[in-house]
Amino acid sequence: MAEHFPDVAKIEYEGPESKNPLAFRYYNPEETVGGKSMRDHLRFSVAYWHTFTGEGVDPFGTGTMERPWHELSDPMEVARARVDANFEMLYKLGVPFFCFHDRDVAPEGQNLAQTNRNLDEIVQRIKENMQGSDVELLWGTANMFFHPRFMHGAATTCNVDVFAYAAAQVKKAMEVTKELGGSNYVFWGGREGYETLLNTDMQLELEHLAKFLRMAVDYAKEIGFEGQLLIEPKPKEPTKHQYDYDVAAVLGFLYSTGLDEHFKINVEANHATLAGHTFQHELQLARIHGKLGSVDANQGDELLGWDTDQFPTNLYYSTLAMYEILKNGGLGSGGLNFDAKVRRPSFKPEDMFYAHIAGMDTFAKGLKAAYALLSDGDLESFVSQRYSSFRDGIGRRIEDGSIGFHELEEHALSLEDGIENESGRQEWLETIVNQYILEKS
Ligand code: XUL
Ligand code: CO
Repeated sequence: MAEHFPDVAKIEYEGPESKNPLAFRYYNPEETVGGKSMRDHLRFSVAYWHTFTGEGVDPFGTGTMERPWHELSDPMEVARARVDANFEMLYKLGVPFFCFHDRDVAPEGQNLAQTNRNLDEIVQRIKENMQGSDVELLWGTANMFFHPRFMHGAATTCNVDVFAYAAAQVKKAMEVTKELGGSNYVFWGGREGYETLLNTDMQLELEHLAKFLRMAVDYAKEIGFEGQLLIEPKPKEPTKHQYDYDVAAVLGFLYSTGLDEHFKINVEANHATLAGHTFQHELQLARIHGKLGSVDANQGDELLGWDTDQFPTNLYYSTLAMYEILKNGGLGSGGLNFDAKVRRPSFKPEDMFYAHIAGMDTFAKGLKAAYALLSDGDLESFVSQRYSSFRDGIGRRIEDGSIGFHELEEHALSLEDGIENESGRQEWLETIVNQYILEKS
């Protein structure tokens, strides 16, 4: 098979002193951290849509990317070349997983039946490529936001034909995910939201979303798909308001519809910041509910209010993210999916490798800093001490649920002016985190 990236050899770990742009400085897949290899901790994944389908289009200009398949014109030929390029890249990066939307891998045909045939053909090619490799599918999903038919939404559309089309699309995408042994299936609410409440029956749309997801749960069961179902929150973009706004909104939706036992959450860094939260906040909220399923590892730009989907290079964020992931006991069947694209001027094929290397090194460093921070327990013991007044006396009784307002009032009256607080010591704690990133990773 012809090589798509002949100028890139297999990327090796060369250590922190290396000046080779096509080498890892910190990610060493075999190195163990707490008895587990970096490969198994981090479970990296390439996002097919950004890396193989993305062309660098933005609202002001056309694509800029230089890609080996551009010499081909037939859309199915292009699709085949992208599959092969995906596997070549995964091998060269040593990335064990990939993720895709149905429409990333195969073009739409004249009608749904033809579209499904296109998908089947490409899925066979993916399967063949997987057979001779260690690569696995982290998750599959359906793209129900690109085509104009989804202008009013998919599961939350006002048009029943579109609802049916979306159901057929998810049905097929689940079948394909199962066929490829996918570990998860993701629902990101592409256009599940609204532009204006003036034309929207929000109650009906949310009921439809719950019905749709219930049908998906039933269908997964029917075909024996045992992967984890995931919902990926995002507050806005493309619609003004997305129903799966953030982890809190998704949890509320899942608990109120009784769907909670079937779903976990795929937390994306840039979606967290768009919702006005830190990445760590969203990971932690999902974690404490036992719902942290997988991660879209990227970063936004603090000065821009949209989903820039940049490769993660911020060590502070990767450390705090890995801190949550380690506290979660790892990601289970989830992974760190680089839902990230190279910047429009980074148009050369090798930029895709530099970008993934940057993300992988950033998370490797974050893993080591977070592991040391967690095992030394500096933050844990501070936090535990901070709440120690709840461990005995009246505090213990609050925890036990054996006390009410009457006795608490009695306690408060007895205090007179005797309340003493301790410092929260934020700046000192930030110094500790910096120390771990700089010295212990
Ligand atoms: C969009 C986004 C999606 C999902 C999969 O912002 O993150 O690519 O990850 O549909
Ligand atoms: Co995403």
